[in-house]
This record gives sequence, structure tokens and C-alpha cells, in this order.
Amino acid sequence: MIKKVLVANRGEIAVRVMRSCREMGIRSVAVYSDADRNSMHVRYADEAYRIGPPPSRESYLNVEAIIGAAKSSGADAIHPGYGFLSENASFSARCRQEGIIFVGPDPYAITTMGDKIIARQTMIKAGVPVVPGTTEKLKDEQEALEIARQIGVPVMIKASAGGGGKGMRLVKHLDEVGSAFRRARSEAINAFGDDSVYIEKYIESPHHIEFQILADNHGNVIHLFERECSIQRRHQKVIEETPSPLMNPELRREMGETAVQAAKAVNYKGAGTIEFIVSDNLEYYFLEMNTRLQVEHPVTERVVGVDLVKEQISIANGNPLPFRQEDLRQTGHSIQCRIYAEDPDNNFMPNPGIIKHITEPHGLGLRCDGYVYEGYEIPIYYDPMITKLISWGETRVEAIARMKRALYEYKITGVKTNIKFLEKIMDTRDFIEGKYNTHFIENNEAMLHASRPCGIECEDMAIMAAFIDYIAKMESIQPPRYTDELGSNWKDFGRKRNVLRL
Ligand code: MV4
Repeated sequence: MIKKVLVANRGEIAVRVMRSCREMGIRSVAVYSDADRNSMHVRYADEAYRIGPPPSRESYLNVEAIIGAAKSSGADAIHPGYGFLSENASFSARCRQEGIIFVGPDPYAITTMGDKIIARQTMIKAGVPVVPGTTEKLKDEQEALEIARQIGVPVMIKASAGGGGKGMRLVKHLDEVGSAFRRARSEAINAFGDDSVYIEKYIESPHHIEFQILADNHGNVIHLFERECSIQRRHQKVIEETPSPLMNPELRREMGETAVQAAKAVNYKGAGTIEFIVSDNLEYYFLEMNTRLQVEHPVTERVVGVDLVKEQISIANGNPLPFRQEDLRQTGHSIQCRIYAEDPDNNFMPNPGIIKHITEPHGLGLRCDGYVYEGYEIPIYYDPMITKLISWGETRVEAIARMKRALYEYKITGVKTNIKFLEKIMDTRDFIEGKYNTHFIENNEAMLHASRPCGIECEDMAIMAAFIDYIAKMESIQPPRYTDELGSNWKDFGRKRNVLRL
């Protein structure tokens, strides 16, 4: 039985994982770099270990230091969160060698899905539809050209070791195949140390729809329905929601079953995601599998009513899944907005710094997964995402209204954020109608970068006016007189003008 979990991560996801540990009566161990000495995950954990200097290579990717911390603390298990070591097969193997439970899949599943050519071969064998294209590494330019001619342009040349948009090249004309092949291959060798590339037919204006799956050690594999993740910028997701506005019940059942087949094909254990691209005419293709908990997992948690981290730990403990496919339902609608410390007016440049003031939204139908606090300095070394806002409503309309309310309530100064940008997305017709694909942001460029008639400018004016008024009053103000011996006269504030003597 797992009694203590080391969380090999930082930021909101480290806190998120520790929250489930606390509910389960499991002690949590934080690891931190020198840049994270004052981070929330260190404060939240039951104990914390320094693992190195700020750069990820020397801290959150430092396997020796993390294993060392796990041994010193006596942790039974390591949860990797997302990013960092979460999809590193040798880390998963190393944990096992050291007698530590890795809360995630075994090295085989990670390796198979990590190599996109092997993943394609494995999916074809399992009867899962993949994008038409090659199933072997391209030998040379000549072969690339022949295949591009066969399947017809446009095509994409992709790095086998890539994923998430890294090492891809779009080819629109046959005469570009040679140079695209050479560039993709050199990018692949530089970025991943593996020059294998393959070709796929290019699916125009696709939707990115992924299915959450859970698999235990007893042969049970279920899916927890889909997430629509098409709203992204340069392969960085911005908004996710479930159910997908594109989906219908038959397609959902079919894609869900396909996702389960895909997971079974690699003997998957734990929580994972099968990523599909879906064309406008609802043809769907396996794209890749993410062998980890994802950033967008909360929308699924909210609509399906499952704590995915709790299930991950339970599976790692060897327990069977506590529910069957037919027990699961989607209830209502959930949307997640990622709040980044970045400047939308300056090409979304990360904008780290000290949080001067922060007021986060709360209230009915809202979850706010974050880690920053007033006075906290967002380090320059890591991802600039600071908070995830997750709204829920009976209907999509209600979920949008709540998200708008939450974005309105969110006040943060000291760093620039994409909050106004997200508010503008909420007001975009294509979003409101649920008619969008992966080109949403570029298709709505003008709308999303226009300043709103009474956006930031008016609000800032009002804040400044209120502040000047406040300062002016501070100069002449007397402390309030308490009229009731037994307590304060708070009930009278705003009712009787003569209570507070200015
Ligand atoms: C594609 C594609 C169109 N056709 N493959 C981007 C991320 C990586 N997972 C794969 N990606 C794509 N692969 C074929 N054959 C379009 C994309 C793509 C995309 C996919 C999902 C979400 C956003 C995207 C944005 C641009 C391109």
C-alpha cells in the first residue's frame, strides 16, 4: 500500500497531485529547484527536498537527485505529473529497479507510443484508424517524393520521435518535398537525436479530440469520454472543453471503443489519452497517445465525476477500477481556460515577475487550480502557465457564462496575463456557436487582438479614480467609532451614514 508519494514536478500540477494524496491519507513529498524554494508545492507538501539549481536539466529532470530524494524520504511511489519525466521510459524503468512505484505506465507502453512510427504500426495491427501515410521510416528524398505523389499533396513530414507539434513540416507542392524532408530530418536529429521521419496525408482544418482512458492491472480498460482541444496557439492549448461540440452519441461510442482498443494494444496501465484528429466530415484518425495525466484532465473530472489522480494511485496500488464503462456518464458541460503569465500584445512572450496583487475567482460551478500567491515571483525557468480555471454548467451556455464571470473576477497585477484574450475568445461568435477547429485563433485574429470598447482601458480608469479617492480620504480619515460594546458595528456600515465619521 502506498503511504508516501514523491511528486516529481512543480507548480499547479504538483499541488493538484498532493491534494488527492491528502484526501487519500497519503503523505506527500515535494522536490524543488533553487528557483522554487518559495513555491506553493513546497509549502503544501509534508516534506520537501532540494534537487538542484533552477534549470530543469539539473533539477526536475535530474533522475539521480529525484531518486535520492525518494530514498531519503522513504516514498513508496513517484508521481511525475505532466512534462518533465512523465513520459520518460528510462525513468519509469529506473523507479521499478529501485523498488519505487512509478505512478504511470510501464517503459514498454511509453516507448511504443513515444516512437510515432512504431505507434502507427501498433495501431494498424490493433485495427485503429491512422492517418494515411507511411509505416516505415523514410529512406531518402526519392522515397519521400514517391510516397507524397502516391498519397497526394498536401502532406506532412513528421519526426518519429516528435509529437505535440515538434518536428513537423507541411508540404503543399511536390517540388517542396525534398527540402521539407531534409529540414524535418535535421530538425529531428537536433531535437531528439533520432532522424527518423515519416509522411502522412495532411488533414485540412482538423479538430483535435482526445479520449481519456483508465486501465488497471486486471485487464479492465475504460474511457472517460472526450475532450475538445482544438483551441490552441502554436501547439500550446489554450481552451479545452467536454463534451466536444462536434461530437454525437454514435461517434462518441465508436471513438471511445477505438481509444480502449488503442490502449489495450500496448497493454496500457494507468491514466492515458488517445489523441485523434477529426476532419470536418467526422472521419477520425489516431494521432498519438499521451502516456501521462494531462493539463486538461479537470474538465473530464468535473463532467464524469472521477478524481483521475486518485484513480492513478489506486491503480498503482494494484486495485481494480471501481467502475465499469456502463457506470460512466457525462453530466453537464465543463470548460478550462489556461491562464498564462504572458503578453498577448507582444506575441505572447512569457512575462514572469512578482505577483503584486491577486484575487482569484470562486463560487458555484468553478474550480481554480493554481499555485501562485501575492508576493510570489514566477520563475523564468519554467512554463508560464499560472492557473487553470475550470467552469461547469448544466449546459454549454451556462459553462460559458460562468467562465466569463470567473475571468471578470480574476484580478492580478505585477505580471501580464492572457485573461483579456480569453475573455475575447468567450465573446467570439465561432466559439459561442461551438463551430471551431484547430485554426480558430488564426481565423479570429482581428477580433482577438482588437481592444474592446470598454475593456481594459475603462476598467483601469475606474480603478485609478477609486484609488485617488481612497488616498484622498486616507489623509483625513479617522478610525471608525465602535458603538456596540459587544462587537463591531459592521452591520451598520452602509446602512447608517453617520456611523463612519469621515
Ligand atoms: C496533423 C495535422 C494535419 N494532418 N497531421 C499538431 C500536433 C501534433 N500532435 C500533430 N499535429 C497535427 N498533425 C496530419 N496528418 C494537423 C496537426 C495540427 C494540429 C493538431 C492538433 C491540434 C492542433 C493542431 C494545430 C496545427 C496542426
